[in-house]
Amino acid sequence: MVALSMEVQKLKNYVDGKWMNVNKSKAVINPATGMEIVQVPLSDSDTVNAAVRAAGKAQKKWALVPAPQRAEVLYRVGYLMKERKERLSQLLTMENGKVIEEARGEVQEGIDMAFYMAGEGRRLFGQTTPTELKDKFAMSQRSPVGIVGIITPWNFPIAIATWKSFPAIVAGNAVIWKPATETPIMAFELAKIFEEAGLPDGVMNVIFGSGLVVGEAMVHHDDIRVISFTGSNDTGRNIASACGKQLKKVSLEMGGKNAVIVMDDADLDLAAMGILWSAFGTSGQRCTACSRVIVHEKVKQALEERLLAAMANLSVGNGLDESIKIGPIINQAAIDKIKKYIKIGKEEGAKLLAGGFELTNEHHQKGYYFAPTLFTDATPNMRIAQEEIFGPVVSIITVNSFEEAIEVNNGVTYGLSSSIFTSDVNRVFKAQRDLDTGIIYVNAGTTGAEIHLPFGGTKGTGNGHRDSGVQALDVFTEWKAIYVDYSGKLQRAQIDVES
Ligand code: UN1
Repeated sequence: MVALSMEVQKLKNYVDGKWMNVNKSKAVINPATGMEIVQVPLSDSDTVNAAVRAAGKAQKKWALVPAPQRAEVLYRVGYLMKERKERLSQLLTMENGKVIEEARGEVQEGIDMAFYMAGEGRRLFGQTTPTELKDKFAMSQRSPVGIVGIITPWNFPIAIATWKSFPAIVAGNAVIWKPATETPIMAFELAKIFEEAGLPDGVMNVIFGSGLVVGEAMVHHDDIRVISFTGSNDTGRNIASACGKQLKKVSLEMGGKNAVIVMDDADLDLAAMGILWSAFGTSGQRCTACSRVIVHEKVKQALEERLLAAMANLSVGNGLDESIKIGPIINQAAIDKIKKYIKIGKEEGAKLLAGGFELTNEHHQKGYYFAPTLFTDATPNMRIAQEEIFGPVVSIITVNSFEEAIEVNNGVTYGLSSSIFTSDVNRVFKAQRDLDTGIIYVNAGTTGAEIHLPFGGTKGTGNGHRDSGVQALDVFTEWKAIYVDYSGKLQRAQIDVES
């Protein structure tokens, strides 16, 4: 296990290639034990201003470094992450609570993103296009936007940061990054890796602090031309309206109410496993977590039996213990929110089949734990079937047809991920056309996106942009259209065209 020094370490900001102390700080708690693990700085807006000045200077030079050389730094970042995978994973489990196997998976997602985006350094494809006129050449190419701000959540503290920062860096931008204060260790470790990998000073700046101070300052700074945010719906909407007024580009990813559809021709054992993994993995604290099961009435009972049997084997506890399947919830406020929805679900008339309570016995020490919870007989418009709970709570809704299943799936304000279990190939193709989410799985649960595909959703999940995949470059670049006239004479577009 990674040894954290006995004395609680105070993390530092990383600005312009220097490690900077801040006067104010607060405790970061390991959600599995309730114990303080580090102190996270609470920075002010002056730090943001200083970082933006440094980033501005650094970006001008960075943009002139040929992209394959920019990519070299990302390759080194990837190899350093790989070397430190176990250390990073254990620290991730300590600060976030996710079980060690999932922590290793998340770090791997970051490593994959490093190598994938490093490869983009030799692509960053533009286009050539015919022109209307003779002896003229037209092309479009990506250019960096300048300084970009990224604001990342606690539930995937390293993977989501890589989805945003690596494409920004390879495209020639400088980054100001505000990680969540609940999980600052991954950001601190990644900043050290950037430094060791030889990223020039000022290209990546990590500022710890609250959304209301550091986040606000970033969103309102004139020189930060893009904000890429993953987090809560309310915060995302506030950021969007502030950015809208400033004509600042903003990319938002704000959660989901993801469903697994189980049709009457599905492999029910497989479906139960898929539901279990996507609903209770990461204790349900994923944007992509399954929180609704839409089941055909003919197989409802058989599915419930399988789910209950499998749920009985889920061990809940400290995720550093390899035998534990479900880790803690991030903090007491999150537990309270989950408890509120259990009460709402009962009042709405859904039937509680399993769980529904906080786990507080001695074995669970002072951490924050909640029992995996299954409601059934939920109806599509209940609040537990509409609102994001962000915990290990799933509600079963019964339908009578494929068409009804699609309608129920689409009948929420979110649109991130959906899944269907069926053995009918026609239903597979209809489902991929008709499900209205940004991510669709067939015969697999709602989680498990890979980094080289676009990640994001429709409707209330976001605002049309995508993280990861080559599409992420659209957030961090501007398109330039370039016309080269080699005719040696004035050729007027639309006018001097031979008919
Ligand atoms: C998130 O919950 O915001 O697809 C990210 C998945 C992971 C990423 C989740 N690869 O579940």
